[in-house]
Amino acid sequence: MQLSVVSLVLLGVSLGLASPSGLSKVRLERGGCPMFCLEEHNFVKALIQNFDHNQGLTWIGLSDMHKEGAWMWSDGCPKIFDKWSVGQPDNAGGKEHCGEICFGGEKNWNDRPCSTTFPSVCATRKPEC
Ligand SMILES: [Ca+2]
Repeated sequence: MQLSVVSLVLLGVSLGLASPSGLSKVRLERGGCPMFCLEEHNFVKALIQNFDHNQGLTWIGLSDMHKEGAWMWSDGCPKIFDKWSVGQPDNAGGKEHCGEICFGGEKNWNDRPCSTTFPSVCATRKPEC
């Protein structure tokens, strides 16, 4: 079975990112850390759907591998907003330390072992002008 890996890069999430409609921007920060919010969650889901109509499970750069339950983004910022699926995160088997999106019927978040291979969505900071 061939695994397809799609790498999506979101530019400028922390400094202003146009939504798919191009009508609004996400400009939420706390102490230099971007705050993932519902608008951004919905944007990421729409972005994934553009590349994968089945909206397959996708890593979102969220982990609690350093301290159970202390979820942090891959840039070291703490998780403020979350959109866990019902009953998640459940740390099933004590081995689920990475966060994915598009889980379950609502396509929200789930924790899963980090060793699983999925496409991923990454954010990068937009250089200041
Ligand atoms: Ca889980």
